[in-house]
Amino acid sequence: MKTGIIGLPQVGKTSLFVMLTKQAVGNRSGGSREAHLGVAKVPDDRLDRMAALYNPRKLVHASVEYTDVAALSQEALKETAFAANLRNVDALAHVVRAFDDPSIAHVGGVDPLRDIKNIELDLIINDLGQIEKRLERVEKDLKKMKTTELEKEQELLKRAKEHVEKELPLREMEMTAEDKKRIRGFMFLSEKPILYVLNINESTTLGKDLEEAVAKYGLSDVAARPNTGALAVCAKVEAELAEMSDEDAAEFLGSYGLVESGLVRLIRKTYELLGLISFFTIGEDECRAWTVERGSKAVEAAGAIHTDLSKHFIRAETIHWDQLLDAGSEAEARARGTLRLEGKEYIVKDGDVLHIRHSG
Ligand SMILES: Nc1nc2c(ncn2[C@@H]2O[C@H](COP(=O)(O)OP(=O)(O)OP(=O)(O)O)[C@@H](O)[C@H]2O)c(=O)[nH]1
Ligand SMILES: [Mg+2]
Repeated sequence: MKTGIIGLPQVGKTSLFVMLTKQAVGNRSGGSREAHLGVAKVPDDRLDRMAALYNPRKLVHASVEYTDVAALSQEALKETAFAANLRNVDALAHVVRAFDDPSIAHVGGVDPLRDIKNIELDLIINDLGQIEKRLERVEKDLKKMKTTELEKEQELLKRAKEHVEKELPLREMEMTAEDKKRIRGFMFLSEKPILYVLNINESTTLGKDLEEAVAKYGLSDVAARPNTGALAVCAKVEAELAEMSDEDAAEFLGSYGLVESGLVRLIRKTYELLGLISFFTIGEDECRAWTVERGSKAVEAAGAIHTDLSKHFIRAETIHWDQLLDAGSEAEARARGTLRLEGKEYIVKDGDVLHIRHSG
């Protein structure tokens, strides 16, 4: 899974990238638009607690890739490399300035809704251009040879055009599952699920401020739209956290009245937005978290581990993570009946521990 970090100039995009990936970045020299690429470990307390029980040789968290691009604008989007970096992501994280700092320039005063509308419009205008290009090509191809697929594509593109001409993003267009697949192939920017990340001021009441920020800046309605989410972070505090040991970080968070870091909340929101869940494979060799779409069947989860496992799937020994911790061992869980056998069609739940029995 890959997320693109976008936003206006100097809003904290790179600060957020550093907090997520804990990766040092140099300055982009001379207006270079080269993207920073990095991987964030998905923090998961459930996995950590099971690992403490099993003491595995290897502990593997799920991971999310992030790309930090230069500030977004109509001009930037005209550059092929810049646009390409954004087209191939699964979701967008739009960093929105909500901190006041007179020393850091911004287009006018702090106004998250205005900034959101402006960036949204940039995405929509870019998509309109792409849609028109595609439509022209499809029309040409249709003159050469009529196929049902091309006709369906044309119909979808026409509908998409009408939609964006109303200045609405494609992520809010109603589509059949089939059309959704089709439109994904075009990699339109306003079609991608989006998470608005309000970057707010540091304060002594940060816990409360973070919780209230979405409503305070009038983002509640925006956040409730299809394929959209919003949350607040304080990049400044997170940057400090990123450099601390886990213990120090917990104490530091506590001093602000916080339980979780922005990193944990942001990744969780991204999972929610994309409809993703985690399941685990647990053993003395390796304890590992895997990511699948909500609603996946056991056989599909097996396929996420290895295609052979889905091909030769027999049964999945299944237990929810907290039941396993509670029992203290698989043997005890089996005796209690909390460890059970599920078939191919079983719908995997967030936090399930699976052991795939296979014939391969
Ligand atoms: N006061 C304050 N300053 C911040 C905060 N977050 C980022 N900054 C500062 O804002 C400036 C820009 O931060 P970056 O993370 O580089 O922003 P950016 O969006 O990547 O900027 P560009 O890539 O140049 O568009 C830096 O000087 C940061 O220290 C914040 O929460 N509060
Ligand atoms: Mg930057």
